[in-house]
Amino acid sequence: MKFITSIFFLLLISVNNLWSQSNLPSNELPIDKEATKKTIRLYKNLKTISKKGTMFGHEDASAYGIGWWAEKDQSDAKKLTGSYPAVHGWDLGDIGLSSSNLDTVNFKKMRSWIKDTYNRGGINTISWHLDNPKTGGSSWDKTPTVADILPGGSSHEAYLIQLDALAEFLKSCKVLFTKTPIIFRPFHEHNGNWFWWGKDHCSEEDYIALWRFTVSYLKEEKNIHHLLYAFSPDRSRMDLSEGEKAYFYGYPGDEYVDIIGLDNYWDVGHPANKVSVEQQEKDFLQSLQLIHIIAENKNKIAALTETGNGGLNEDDWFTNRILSVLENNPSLEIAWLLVWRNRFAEGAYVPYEGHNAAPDFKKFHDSPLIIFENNIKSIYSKNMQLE
Ligand code: BMA
Repeated sequence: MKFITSIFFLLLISVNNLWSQSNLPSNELPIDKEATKKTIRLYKNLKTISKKGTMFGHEDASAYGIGWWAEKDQSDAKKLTGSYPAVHGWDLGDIGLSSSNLDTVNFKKMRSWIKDTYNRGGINTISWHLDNPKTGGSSWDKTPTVADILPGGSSHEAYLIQLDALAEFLKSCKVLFTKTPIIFRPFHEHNGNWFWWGKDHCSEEDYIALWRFTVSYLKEEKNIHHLLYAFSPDRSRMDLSEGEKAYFYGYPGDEYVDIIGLDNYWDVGHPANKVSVEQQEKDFLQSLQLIHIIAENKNKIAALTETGNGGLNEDDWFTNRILSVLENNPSLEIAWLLVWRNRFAEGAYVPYEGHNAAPDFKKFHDSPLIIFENNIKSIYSKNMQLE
C-alpha cells in the first residue's frame, strides 16, 4: 500500500512539474528544463524579490557563531535582529571524504539545517571548496588539474567520485517527497588564481568544459532537478573599465547559468585595496550595475554571492558600505548579498552582542530594502508575500 501511495504521489509530482513548465515562457525558466516546480517558483520569486529589495545572507548562519557551536535554532544575525538571514550559505568541501566539511561542519547536521531552512521558508545556497581530485590536496593546491578531470582525462574517475558524493548529498536534501531547492555555486572566483580551477592553472576552455560537464552530469546522469546554478567571478580580478567583458571570463553560456553572481570583498574595504573610500564606493556601485545589467539583458538574476568585511573594524560597515549604495540606487536589482562565516570573533562578518558594529547591523536589518527570512512568506509558492 505504501508503495502504491508513493507511486501515486510521484506521478502527481511529475504531472504537476510538466504542467508548470509548459505554462511559462522559456526565458523565464531556470536552465534545467526539468526543474522541479518549487525550483521554478524560487527562480521566479527571486526575480520578484530583486525588484523590491535585497535579501541578507550569511555563510553557515545556523551552524555556529561567536561563542556557540551547533546549537538548535541559533544564528548570530537572529540573536541581534530576531530573524534568521533569508539566505543560508553552506559548503560541501570534503563531501564523500569525511563526515564533516573542510570547516568541520558535520554533513548530517548540515542537511538537517538545510531542511529546517527550507521548512521555515529560507533559501539555501551551496558552494564547493572541493579537493584537488588529481593530488588529493585542498582547493588551494594549484597543481594543474582541470584538463585531467574532464572526460577522457587521467583523473576523470577521481573527479566523478567527488561529484557522485556531492550528488548523493544534494539528493538527500528533501522533505517527504520534495527536494529542497538549492542554489549551487561551484568553481567560484575562477578568475582569481587561488584555487586549482582558477586562472593561470587551467585554460578558459577547460574551465568552461568542466562547468558544462558538471551541470550536464548532475541533470542527466544523476537526475537532479532541484538546483539553480550560480556563476560567481571575483571582483578583485576584474577590470571594470572593460565593461561587460570584464565579467565574462570563463562564462559557460546562458544555457548553463541561472544566477549572475559576483564575489566582491574588494570594493567594500578590502585591506589590500588602496583606492579611497569614495572611489571604492563608485567601483562597488559599478560592479553591481554590471551584474544587474547583464542579468536584466539575459533575463536572469543578479546576486552579490559573497561580500563582507572580516572583523568589521568599521562600526557602520553595513549601512555605510552596503545599504547606502542600495538606497541611493533603487533601480539596482540584486536578489541577495551573502557575507562570509562567523568562525572567529576577530574575523566575524556578522556582529554579535557587544560588538561595536551591532547597532549598525540592526539599522541595516530595519531598512525596508533589506529582506530577512521573517520578511518573506511562501517563497516556494506562487503566493509569495514580502513584508
Ligand atoms: C574561506 C575561509 C576558509 C574556509 C573556506 C571555505 O574563505 O573562510 O577558512 O575554509 O572559505 O568555507
